[in-house]
Amino acid sequence: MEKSRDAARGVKLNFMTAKGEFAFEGEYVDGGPYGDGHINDTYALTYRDGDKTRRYILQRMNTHVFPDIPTLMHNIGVVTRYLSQKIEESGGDPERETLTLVPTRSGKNYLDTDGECWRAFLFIEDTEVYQLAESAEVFGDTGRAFGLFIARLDGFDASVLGEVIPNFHNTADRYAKFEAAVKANKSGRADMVKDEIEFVRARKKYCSRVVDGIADGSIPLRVTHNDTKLNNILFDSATKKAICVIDLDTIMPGSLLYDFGDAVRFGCSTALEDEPDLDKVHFDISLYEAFAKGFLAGIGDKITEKETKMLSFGSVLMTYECGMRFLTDFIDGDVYFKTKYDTHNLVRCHTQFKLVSEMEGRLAEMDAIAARYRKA
Ligand code: ADP
Ligand code: GN1
Ligand code: MG
Repeated sequence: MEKSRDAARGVKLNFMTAKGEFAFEGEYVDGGPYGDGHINDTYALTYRDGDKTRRYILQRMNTHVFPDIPTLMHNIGVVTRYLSQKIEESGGDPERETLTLVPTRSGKNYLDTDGECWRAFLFIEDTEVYQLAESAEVFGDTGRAFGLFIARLDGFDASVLGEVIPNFHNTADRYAKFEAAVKANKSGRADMVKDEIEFVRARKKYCSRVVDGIADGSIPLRVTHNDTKLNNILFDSATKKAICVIDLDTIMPGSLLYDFGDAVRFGCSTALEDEPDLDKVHFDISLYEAFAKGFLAGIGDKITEKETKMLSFGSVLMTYECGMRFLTDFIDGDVYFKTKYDTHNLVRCHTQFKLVSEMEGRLAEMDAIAARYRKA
Protein backbone atom coordinates (compact mmCIF):
# COMPACT_ATOMS: atom_id res chain seq x y z
CA MET A 1 0.00 0.00 0.00
CA GLU A 2 2.68 2.43 1.14
CA LYS A 3 4.94 1.29 -1.70
CA SER A 4 2.37 1.80 -4.46
CA ARG A 5 1.44 5.24 -3.13
CA ASP A 6 5.12 6.20 -3.14
CA ALA A 7 5.53 4.81 -6.66
CA ALA A 8 2.51 6.78 -7.86
CA ARG A 9 4.07 9.96 -6.51
CA GLY A 10 7.39 9.17 -8.15
CA VAL A 11 9.36 9.38 -4.89
CA LYS A 12 12.90 8.06 -4.89
CA LEU A 13 13.26 6.81 -1.35
CA ASN A 14 10.86 5.01 0.94
CA PHE A 15 11.35 5.02 4.68
CA MET A 16 13.23 1.71 4.48
CA THR A 17 15.83 3.14 2.14
CA ALA A 18 15.94 6.60 3.74
CA LYS A 19 16.58 5.26 7.24
CA GLY A 20 20.04 3.98 6.28
CA GLU A 21 21.19 7.57 5.76
CA PHE A 22 20.61 8.59 9.39
CA ALA A 23 22.82 8.13 12.44
CA PHE A 24 20.38 5.86 14.28
CA GLU A 25 21.94 3.73 16.99
CA GLY A 26 21.58 -0.06 17.02
CA GLU A 27 19.93 -2.61 14.74
CA TYR A 28 16.71 -1.83 12.89
CA VAL A 29 13.80 -3.87 14.31
CA ASP A 30 10.66 -2.56 12.63
CA GLY A 31 8.86 0.55 11.48
CA GLY A 32 5.87 1.96 9.63
CA PRO A 33 3.61 4.98 8.99
CA TYR A 34 2.71 6.89 12.12
CA GLY A 35 0.45 9.70 13.36
CA ASP A 36 -2.32 11.74 11.84
CA GLY A 37 -0.74 14.86 10.30
CA HIS A 38 -2.10 16.45 7.10
CA ILE A 39 1.25 17.49 5.66
CA ASN A 40 4.37 15.32 6.08
CA ASP A 41 4.79 11.55 5.73
CA THR A 42 5.69 10.36 9.21
CA TYR A 43 7.17 6.99 10.22
CA ALA A 44 8.13 5.53 13.59
CA LEU A 45 11.13 3.19 13.62
CA THR A 46 12.35 0.88 16.37
CA TYR A 47 16.03 0.05 16.88
CA ARG A 48 17.67 -2.33 19.34
CA ASP A 49 21.06 -1.57 20.83
CA GLY A 50 22.12 -4.41 23.14
CA ASP A 51 19.25 -4.68 25.60
CA LYS A 52 18.12 -1.10 24.94
CA THR A 53 15.24 -0.33 22.58
CA ARG A 54 15.06 3.09 20.97
CA ARG A 55 12.52 4.64 18.66
CA TYR A 56 12.92 7.41 16.11
CA ILE A 57 10.57 9.56 14.05
CA LEU A 58 11.50 9.73 10.38
CA GLN A 59 9.68 12.19 8.12
CA ARG A 60 9.56 12.85 4.44
CA MET A 61 8.92 16.56 4.34
CA ASN A 62 6.26 17.89 2.04
CA THR A 63 8.21 19.93 -0.50
CA HIS A 64 5.05 21.02 -2.28
CA VAL A 65 3.84 22.76 0.90
CA PHE A 66 7.38 23.73 1.97
CA PRO A 67 9.44 24.57 -1.13
CA ASP A 68 12.23 26.14 0.96
CA ILE A 69 13.49 23.20 3.06
CA PRO A 70 16.90 24.77 3.88
CA THR A 71 15.13 27.71 5.57
CA LEU A 72 12.64 25.44 7.31
CA MET A 73 15.38 23.19 8.71
CA HIS A 74 17.47 26.19 9.69
CA ASN A 75 14.51 27.53 11.71
CA ILE A 76 13.91 24.19 13.43
CA GLY A 77 17.61 23.82 14.21
CA VAL A 78 18.01 27.23 15.84
CA VAL A 79 14.70 27.16 17.70
CA THR A 80 15.18 23.66 19.15
CA ARG A 81 18.70 24.58 20.26
CA TYR A 82 17.41 27.71 21.97
CA LEU A 83 14.50 25.91 23.62
CA SER A 84 16.76 23.11 24.72
CA GLN A 85 18.99 25.59 26.53
CA LYS A 86 16.01 27.33 28.17
CA ILE A 87 14.58 24.01 29.34
CA GLU A 88 17.93 22.95 30.74
CA GLU A 89 18.27 26.28 32.59
CA SER A 90 14.88 25.78 34.21
CA GLY A 91 15.81 22.27 35.35
CA GLY A 92 13.73 20.41 32.75
CA ASP A 93 14.61 17.53 30.41
CA PRO A 94 15.39 18.91 26.91
CA GLU A 95 15.05 15.50 25.23
CA ARG A 96 11.47 15.24 26.48
CA GLU A 97 10.33 18.84 26.39
CA THR A 98 11.43 19.78 22.89
CA LEU A 99 12.28 17.99 19.65
CA THR A 100 15.82 16.69 19.16
CA LEU A 101 17.04 16.28 15.60
CA VAL A 102 19.03 13.17 14.69
CA PRO A 103 21.67 14.04 12.07
CA THR A 104 22.43 12.15 8.91
CA ARG A 105 25.50 9.91 8.79
CA SER A 106 27.32 12.77 7.08
CA GLY A 107 26.44 15.17 9.91
CA LYS A 108 23.70 17.22 8.21
CA ASN A 109 20.41 18.00 9.92
CA TYR A 110 18.38 16.61 7.02
CA LEU A 111 18.77 14.51 3.91
CA ASP A 112 18.25 15.93 0.45
CA THR A 113 18.20 13.38 -2.38
CA ASP A 114 17.54 15.24 -5.61
CA GLY A 115 15.03 17.51 -3.90
CA GLU A 116 13.35 14.80 -1.84
CA CYS A 117 13.93 15.71 1.80
CA TRP A 118 13.90 13.63 4.98
CA ARG A 119 14.65 14.37 8.62
CA ALA A 120 14.64 12.47 11.89
CA PHE A 121 13.93 13.15 15.55
CA LEU A 122 14.28 11.21 18.77
CA PHE A 123 10.93 9.57 19.49
CA ILE A 124 9.57 11.00 22.73
CA GLU A 125 8.44 7.92 24.62
CA ASP A 126 5.60 7.42 27.06
CA THR A 127 3.60 10.19 25.50
CA GLU A 128 0.15 10.47 23.98
CA VAL A 129 -1.42 12.63 21.30
CA TYR A 130 -5.08 13.62 21.36
CA GLN A 131 -7.27 14.24 18.34
CA LEU A 132 -10.04 15.55 20.58
CA ALA A 133 -9.84 17.36 23.92
CA GLU A 134 -10.69 14.59 26.37
CA SER A 135 -11.38 16.89 29.25
CA ALA A 136 -11.21 20.55 30.20
CA GLU A 137 -8.23 19.69 32.39
CA VAL A 138 -6.22 18.21 29.51
CA PHE A 139 -7.09 21.07 27.19
CA GLY A 140 -6.33 23.67 29.84
CA ASP A 141 -2.86 22.22 30.13
CA THR A 142 -2.47 22.52 26.35
CA GLY A 143 -3.17 26.23 26.81
CA ARG A 144 -0.48 26.50 29.45
CA ALA A 145 2.03 24.70 27.19
CA PHE A 146 1.34 26.90 24.15
CA GLY A 147 1.42 30.06 26.29
CA LEU A 148 4.71 28.96 27.81
CA PHE A 149 6.09 28.15 24.35
CA ILE A 150 5.56 31.76 23.23
CA ALA A 151 6.84 33.13 26.55
CA ARG A 152 10.01 30.99 26.29
CA LEU A 153 10.68 32.35 22.82
CA ASP A 154 10.14 35.94 23.91
CA GLY A 155 13.88 36.64 24.08
CA PHE A 156 14.66 34.87 20.82
CA ASP A 157 15.91 37.03 17.99
CA ALA A 158 13.17 36.69 15.36
CA SER A 159 15.36 38.18 12.65
CA VAL A 160 17.35 34.92 12.39
CA LEU A 161 14.20 33.08 11.27
CA GLY A 162 13.21 32.85 7.63
CA GLU A 163 9.58 33.11 6.53
CA VAL A 164 8.93 29.46 5.62
CA ILE A 165 5.60 30.06 3.95
CA PRO A 166 5.17 33.73 3.11
CA ASN A 167 1.81 35.12 4.24
CA PHE A 168 0.92 31.89 6.03
CA HIS A 169 -1.62 33.53 8.33
CA ASN A 170 -2.14 36.65 6.30
CA THR A 171 -5.90 36.19 6.06
CA ALA A 172 -6.28 38.99 3.50
CA ASP A 173 -3.84 37.16 1.24
CA ARG A 174 -5.69 33.87 1.89
CA TYR A 175 -8.88 35.62 0.84
CA ALA A 176 -7.32 36.80 -2.42
CA LYS A 177 -6.17 33.23 -3.12
CA PHE A 178 -9.64 31.96 -2.35
CA GLU A 179 -11.23 34.37 -4.86
CA ALA A 180 -8.61 33.39 -7.45
CA ALA A 181 -9.44 29.71 -6.89
CA VAL A 182 -13.16 30.38 -7.33
CA LYS A 183 -12.43 32.22 -10.57
CA ALA A 184 -10.11 29.52 -11.94
CA ASN A 185 -12.41 26.72 -10.72
CA LYS A 186 -9.81 24.07 -11.58
CA SER A 187 -11.85 21.17 -10.23
CA GLY A 188 -15.16 22.37 -11.69
CA ARG A 189 -16.59 22.09 -8.16
CA ALA A 190 -17.33 25.79 -7.54
CA ASP A 191 -21.03 25.41 -8.42
CA MET A 192 -21.39 22.79 -5.68
CA VAL A 193 -20.27 25.21 -3.00
CA LYS A 194 -22.16 28.45 -3.64
CA ASP A 195 -23.37 28.75 -0.03
CA GLU A 196 -19.89 28.17 1.35
CA ILE A 197 -18.47 30.81 -1.01
CA GLU A 198 -21.12 33.25 0.23
CA PHE A 199 -20.22 32.44 3.84
CA VAL A 200 -16.63 33.45 3.17
CA ARG A 201 -17.55 36.60 1.24
CA ALA A 202 -19.96 37.79 3.93
CA ARG A 203 -17.05 37.88 6.40
CA LYS A 204 -14.42 39.50 4.20
CA LYS A 205 -14.12 42.34 6.72
CA TYR A 206 -12.42 39.95 9.18
CA CYS A 207 -9.44 39.39 6.91
CA SER A 208 -7.31 42.46 7.41
CA ARG A 209 -7.78 43.25 11.12
CA VAL A 210 -4.77 41.36 12.45
CA VAL A 211 -2.45 42.01 9.50
CA ASP A 212 -3.27 45.72 9.73
CA GLY A 213 -2.61 45.65 13.50
CA ILE A 214 0.79 44.05 12.92
CA ALA A 215 1.58 46.58 10.19
CA ASP A 216 0.71 49.62 12.34
CA GLY A 217 2.53 48.19 15.36
CA SER A 218 -0.53 47.88 17.62
CA ILE A 219 -0.26 44.06 17.60
CA PRO A 220 3.25 42.80 18.48
CA LEU A 221 5.10 40.60 16.01
CA ARG A 222 6.47 37.62 17.94
CA VAL A 223 8.02 34.24 17.30
CA THR A 224 5.00 31.97 17.02
CA HIS A 225 4.29 28.33 16.21
CA ASN A 226 1.46 28.97 13.75
CA ASP A 227 0.01 25.44 13.77
CA THR A 228 -1.16 24.87 17.33
CA LYS A 229 -3.47 21.91 16.82
CA LEU A 230 -4.03 19.67 19.80
CA ASN A 231 -2.27 16.83 17.95
CA ASN A 232 0.88 18.96 17.77
CA ILE A 233 1.41 18.54 21.52
CA LEU A 234 2.71 15.44 23.27
CA PHE A 235 1.24 14.58 26.68
CA ASP A 236 3.09 12.56 29.28
CA SER A 237 1.13 9.29 29.54
CA ALA A 238 1.67 9.02 33.28
CA THR A 239 1.04 12.59 34.45
CA LYS A 240 -1.29 13.66 31.58
CA LYS A 241 0.66 16.93 31.44
CA ALA A 242 1.37 18.60 28.08
CA ILE A 243 5.13 18.28 27.86
CA CYS A 244 6.28 18.97 24.33
CA VAL A 245 5.18 21.21 21.47
CA ILE A 246 6.00 19.45 18.18
CA ASP A 247 5.53 20.09 14.43
CA LEU A 248 7.82 23.11 14.32
CA ASP A 249 7.69 23.51 10.52
CA THR A 250 5.81 26.77 10.60
CA ILE A 251 7.74 28.58 13.33
CA MET A 252 7.98 32.13 12.03
CA PRO A 253 7.37 35.68 13.11
CA GLY A 254 3.61 36.00 13.68
CA SER A 255 0.91 37.07 16.11
CA LEU A 256 0.06 35.38 19.38
CA LEU A 257 -3.55 35.55 18.16
CA TYR A 258 -2.68 32.96 15.51
CA ASP A 259 -1.47 30.45 18.08
CA PHE A 260 -4.27 31.07 20.52
CA GLY A 261 -6.93 31.09 17.78
CA ASP A 262 -5.73 27.99 15.95
CA ALA A 263 -5.64 25.96 19.16
CA VAL A 264 -9.18 27.08 20.03
CA ARG A 265 -10.38 26.29 16.51
CA PHE A 266 -9.30 22.67 16.79
CA GLY A 267 -9.56 21.94 20.49
CA CYS A 268 -12.80 23.69 21.49
CA SER A 269 -14.83 21.63 19.07
CA THR A 270 -16.94 18.81 20.45
CA ALA A 271 -16.10 16.73 17.36
CA LEU A 272 -13.23 15.93 15.04
CA GLU A 273 -12.16 18.41 12.37
CA ASP A 274 -13.61 16.05 9.73
CA GLU A 275 -16.83 15.02 11.49
CA PRO A 276 -19.47 14.67 8.74
CA ASP A 277 -22.44 14.93 11.14
CA LEU A 278 -22.66 18.63 11.91
CA ASP A 279 -25.13 18.02 14.74
CA LYS A 280 -22.14 16.72 16.67
CA VAL A 281 -20.01 19.80 16.03
CA HIS A 282 -20.26 22.57 18.62
CA PHE A 283 -18.07 25.26 20.07
CA ASP A 284 -17.63 24.30 23.73
CA ILE A 285 -17.27 27.40 25.89
CA SER A 286 -16.14 25.44 28.94
CA LEU A 287 -13.19 24.13 26.91
CA TYR A 288 -12.54 27.71 25.82
CA GLU A 289 -12.47 28.85 29.43
CA ALA A 290 -10.04 26.07 30.39
CA PHE A 291 -7.78 26.85 27.44
CA ALA A 292 -7.80 30.63 27.96
CA LYS A 293 -7.07 30.22 31.65
CA GLY A 294 -4.13 27.89 30.91
CA PHE A 295 -2.78 30.04 28.07
CA LEU A 296 -2.90 33.24 30.11
CA ALA A 297 -1.15 31.53 33.01
CA GLY A 298 1.53 30.14 30.64
CA ILE A 299 2.21 33.44 28.89
CA GLY A 300 2.12 35.46 32.11
CA ASP A 301 2.70 39.20 31.76
CA LYS A 302 4.02 38.93 28.18
CA ILE A 303 0.56 39.46 26.63
CA THR A 304 -0.64 43.01 25.97
CA GLU A 305 -4.05 44.40 26.79
CA LYS A 306 -4.98 44.70 23.14
CA GLU A 307 -4.00 41.09 22.48
CA THR A 308 -6.09 39.96 25.46
CA LYS A 309 -9.09 41.85 24.10
CA MET A 310 -8.61 40.30 20.67
CA LEU A 311 -8.34 36.63 21.76
CA SER A 312 -12.00 36.02 20.94
CA PHE A 313 -11.62 37.58 17.50
CA GLY A 314 -8.40 35.63 16.90
CA SER A 315 -10.33 32.42 17.53
CA VAL A 316 -13.03 33.32 15.02
CA LEU A 317 -10.42 34.49 12.51
CA MET A 318 -8.29 31.34 12.62
CA THR A 319 -11.36 29.11 12.33
CA TYR A 320 -12.70 31.15 9.42
CA GLU A 321 -9.27 31.15 7.74
CA CYS A 322 -8.87 27.40 8.09
CA GLY A 323 -12.39 26.75 6.73
CA MET A 324 -11.58 29.06 3.82
CA ARG A 325 -8.34 27.14 3.18
CA PHE A 326 -10.18 23.79 3.13
CA LEU A 327 -12.75 25.28 0.74
CA THR A 328 -10.04 26.75 -1.50
CA ASP A 329 -8.30 23.36 -1.65
CA PHE A 330 -11.60 21.65 -2.46
CA ILE A 331 -12.14 24.07 -5.36
CA ASP A 332 -8.52 23.63 -6.48
CA GLY A 333 -9.01 19.84 -6.62
CA ASP A 334 -7.38 18.75 -3.30
CA VAL A 335 -3.81 19.67 -4.05
CA TYR A 336 -2.65 20.84 -0.60
CA PHE A 337 -4.11 18.90 2.34
CA LYS A 338 -3.96 15.12 2.47
CA THR A 339 -7.49 13.78 1.82
CA LYS A 340 -8.96 10.31 2.26
CA TYR A 341 -12.12 10.71 0.14
CA ASP A 342 -13.61 13.02 -2.46
CA THR A 343 -15.40 15.51 -0.23
CA HIS A 344 -12.95 15.37 2.68
CA ASN A 345 -11.90 19.02 2.37
CA LEU A 346 -15.53 20.12 2.07
CA VAL A 347 -16.50 18.18 5.19
CA ARG A 348 -13.63 19.87 7.03
CA CYS A 349 -14.76 23.27 5.72
CA HIS A 350 -18.29 22.65 7.07
CA THR A 351 -17.08 21.89 10.60
CA GLN A 352 -15.04 25.10 10.62
CA PHE A 353 -17.91 27.27 9.41
CA LYS A 354 -20.28 25.74 11.96
CA LEU A 355 -17.77 26.64 14.68
CA VAL A 356 -17.37 30.18 13.30
CA SER A 357 -21.14 30.73 13.47
CA GLU A 358 -21.34 29.49 17.03
CA MET A 359 -18.32 31.52 18.20
CA GLU A 360 -19.79 34.65 16.62
CA GLY A 361 -22.75 34.31 18.97
CA ARG A 362 -20.57 34.04 22.09
CA LEU A 363 -17.97 36.77 21.73
CA ALA A 364 -19.07 38.68 24.83
CA GLU A 365 -18.70 35.57 27.02
CA MET A 366 -15.31 34.83 25.48
CA ASP A 367 -14.17 38.38 26.24
CA ALA A 368 -15.34 38.15 29.83
CA ILE A 369 -13.33 34.94 30.26
CA ALA A 370 -10.13 36.52 28.90
CA ALA A 371 -10.57 39.55 31.17
CA ARG A 372 -11.09 37.28 34.19
CA TYR A 373 -7.88 35.30 33.76
CA ARG A 374 -5.44 37.89 32.49
CA LYS A 375 -2.69 38.51 35.04
CA ALA A 376 -3.00 41.99 36.45
P1 ADP B 1 2.49 16.85 10.24
O1 ADP B 1 3.18 18.13 9.87
O2 ADP B 1 2.18 16.01 9.06
O3 ADP B 1 1.31 17.13 11.11
P2 ADP B 1 3.95 16.08 12.68
O4 ADP B 1 5.36 16.57 12.80
O5 ADP B 1 2.92 16.79 13.48
O6 ADP B 1 3.55 16.00 11.12
O7 ADP B 1 3.95 14.53 13.10
C1 ADP B 1 2.80 13.72 12.94
C2 ADP B 1 2.54 12.94 14.23
O8 ADP B 1 3.70 12.13 14.58
C3 ADP B 1 2.26 13.77 15.47
O9 ADP B 1 0.90 14.16 15.57
C4 ADP B 1 2.69 12.82 16.61
O10 ADP B 1 1.66 11.89 16.85
C5 ADP B 1 3.85 12.05 16.00
N1 ADP B 1 5.19 12.61 16.37
C6 ADP B 1 5.89 13.54 15.70
N2 ADP B 1 7.09 13.78 16.27
C7 ADP B 1 7.16 12.96 17.35
C8 ADP B 1 8.19 12.68 18.35
N3 ADP B 1 9.37 13.30 18.33
N4 ADP B 1 7.93 11.74 19.29
C9 ADP B 1 6.74 11.08 19.31
N5 ADP B 1 5.75 11.28 18.39
C10 ADP B 1 5.94 12.19 17.43
C1 GN1 C 1 -2.05 21.37 8.65
O1 GN1 C 1 0.60 19.80 9.61
P1 GN1 C 1 -0.67 19.76 10.34
O2 GN1 C 1 -1.54 18.59 9.99
O3 GN1 C 1 -0.43 19.91 11.83
C2 GN1 C 1 -1.70 22.79 8.22
C3 GN1 C 1 -2.30 23.79 9.20
C4 GN1 C 1 -3.81 23.62 9.26
C5 GN1 C 1 -4.11 22.17 9.64
C6 GN1 C 1 -5.59 21.89 9.59
C7 GN1 C 1 1.77 23.64 7.05
O4 GN1 C 1 -1.46 21.11 9.91
O5 GN1 C 1 -2.00 25.12 8.78
O6 GN1 C 1 -4.38 24.49 10.20
O7 GN1 C 1 -3.44 21.23 8.74
N1 GN1 C 1 -0.24 22.95 8.12
C8 GN1 C 1 0.30 23.57 7.05
O8 GN1 C 1 -5.85 20.70 10.23
O9 GN1 C 1 -0.35 24.05 6.13
MG1 MG D 1 1.16 17.91 12.99
